[in-house]
Amino acid sequence: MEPIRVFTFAPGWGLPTVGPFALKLLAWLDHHAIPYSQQIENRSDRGPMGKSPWIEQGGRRMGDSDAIIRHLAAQHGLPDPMRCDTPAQAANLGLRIAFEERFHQILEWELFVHPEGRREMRAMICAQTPPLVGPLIFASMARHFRRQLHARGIGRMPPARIAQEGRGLLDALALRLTDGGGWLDPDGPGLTDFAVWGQVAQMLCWPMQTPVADHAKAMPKLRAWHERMPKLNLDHPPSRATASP
Ligand SMILES: N[C@@H](CCC(=O)N[C@@H](CS)C(=O)NCC(=O)O)C(=O)O
Repeated sequence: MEPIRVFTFAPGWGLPTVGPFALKLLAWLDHHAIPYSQQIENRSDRGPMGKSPWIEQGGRRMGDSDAIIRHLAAQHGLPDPMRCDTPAQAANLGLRIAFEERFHQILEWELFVHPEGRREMRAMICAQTPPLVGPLIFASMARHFRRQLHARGIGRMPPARIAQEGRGLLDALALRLTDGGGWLDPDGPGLTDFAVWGQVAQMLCWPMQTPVADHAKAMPKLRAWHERMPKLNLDHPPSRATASP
């Protein structure tokens, strides 16, 4: 089988990447012991869909974490992880969409609009880019995300309402997590665990104080689930790569 190269944002906050959808993909690959090499590429516009992550395999490039996972599952003879034939699978589909669509916007808001998030992101981007260029890249990214969040509607909401919604989604998630272990997926950690975890892991790990992340850090059930999450395979240190044109 052709080797798989997974293009992700750089590691950060003790995580192998700061990209939520890439975290999901790496966790799923590791869980199924599918070998890959992680390539660091901070420019999502170099991917086939202009979004991070993406893969390259045998000259073929593919974007969108769900499409990649479905494709690789078929390639490795695994059942379709997105199948939706039971009420439990339907509930998990709803949970994934709530976190990958709505919660993801709240995450972006805390990173690029909240002053504490902006400060940290600016420092992180400046540390990864040549001097003088970093502040310009950060300003351009922050403008891009502000516009996107405004267009989606969430950027027009008062900060207190955004925080309330984010906390509410985490509280709803906690109702699905049991105290004594257990997973969102009925047969052990699976796509729903990895997808939702990808969206909340940064908030649990980042150092800055933002309203929704502070709430997440104060939730023992959420922290315990995060600690139980299979450790990502860090045997293959990520290499910095330039994506194919
Ligand atoms: N549905 C896509 C979403 C990927 C996505 O939104 N990635 C974000 C990073 S976490 C991105 O590339 N954002 C850049 C942008 O929106 O311009 C997937 O599952 O891979």
